[in-house]
Amino acid sequence: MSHILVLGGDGYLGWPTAMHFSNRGYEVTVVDNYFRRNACTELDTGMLYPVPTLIERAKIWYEKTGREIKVVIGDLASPETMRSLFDGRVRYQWAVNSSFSGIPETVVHYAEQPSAPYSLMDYQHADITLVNNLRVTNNLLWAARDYARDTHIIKLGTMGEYGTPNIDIEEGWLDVEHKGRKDTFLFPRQAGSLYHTTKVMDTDLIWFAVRMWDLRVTDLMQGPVYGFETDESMIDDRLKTIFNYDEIFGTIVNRFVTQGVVGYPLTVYGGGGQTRGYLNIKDTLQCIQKAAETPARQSELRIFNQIMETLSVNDVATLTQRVGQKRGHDVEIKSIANPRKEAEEHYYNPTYQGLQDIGVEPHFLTDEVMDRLFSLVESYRDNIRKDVIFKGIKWT
Ligand code: USQ
Repeated sequence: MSHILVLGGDGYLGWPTAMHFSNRGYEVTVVDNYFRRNACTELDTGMLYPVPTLIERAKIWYEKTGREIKVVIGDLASPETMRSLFDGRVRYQWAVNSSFSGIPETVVHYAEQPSAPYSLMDYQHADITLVNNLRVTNNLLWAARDYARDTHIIKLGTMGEYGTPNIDIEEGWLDVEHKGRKDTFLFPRQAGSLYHTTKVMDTDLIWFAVRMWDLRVTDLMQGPVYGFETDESMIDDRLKTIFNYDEIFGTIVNRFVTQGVVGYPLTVYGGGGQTRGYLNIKDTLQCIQKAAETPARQSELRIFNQIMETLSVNDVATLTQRVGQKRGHDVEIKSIANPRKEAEEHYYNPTYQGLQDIGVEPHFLTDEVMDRLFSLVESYRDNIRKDVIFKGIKWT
């Protein structure tokens, strides 16, 4: 049975990923230090519904499915914690069978501070983001170098690494012809936040490690994700992933639906022409699975753009309004001064064929999908706190 290690297994994507692979017969280990939960408590972000601890969720999963997800609570920024996952000294905080599962065939690396606004709140939060994200990646690369050169690392990057250049965005690489000579380089990266910049730095670290130590890595340039329902979360309500709608950890679609449900005018930042590539959380799981099933070759850094469609902020707002109104909500769209520094009108034409070529079937943000999101969020309406929706963290 193939063993998969999910770093950051308590997060918005980590927990659904763990269940997804467990359900398909993989042996799964999750590792997390509860960074996200603690940050939500520290910053008082509010949550749509409470989420059981990682250990409680693993137990519920086992009760409901008979499948084991081993849990390690630990900080991957510590090299010893990271290395223990490969050299057998690991201590599981919860497992049915606590013997070492062996060196993983696949590692999914989500263990990073994921919020752009968080990284720009102040020096302290910028520093946490830089130190955590780069150190975890570096620790993983060194552990792989020393113990697991054959292990396939699937790293979550972001479309935001590329920024919004005035040329088509390729999948990771760019062929350049210069003074009559040709070579292929990483596509130019110019991130718009410190969080996104850590992902650029991760890519550089990874590319170095691939060239130097012949590691095999897939780097996924993912756009903003929406939704929270997956096949596995439907098994038991308590298995649902964390859902944020606040300014710091909530992504735009999840935020707008929540705003629509409580009659808070949709917070379009500035002109609303900001265009990004989006995907449903169910498609994130498909992408990771297909990437795991068709691993990168030894010495290969394979890069995919992990999005299914592109939409502007105004597109998302209009769709939210249309569907929300049909459901009887009073949905107003309100442009507010942009707290971020970003292009509000720009060219955006990314390529994103690679994942579909390895078998991913895209889903889109249709009226039906939006309608379902509304119905899910409506059932937690009483938990929604208006005071956390917009605090106006300035980026400059
Ligand atoms: N936006 C609004 N109003 C809001 C919230 C966001 O107009 O209330 C705009 C933002 O200004 C931005 C766009 O919507 O232009 C997307 O913002 P977001 O908060 O949904 O996403 P972002 O900060 O870019 O970060 C999220 C995830 C991050 C991931 C990234 C993918 O938090 O982990 O890497 O999406 S990407 O955007 O492609 O870089």
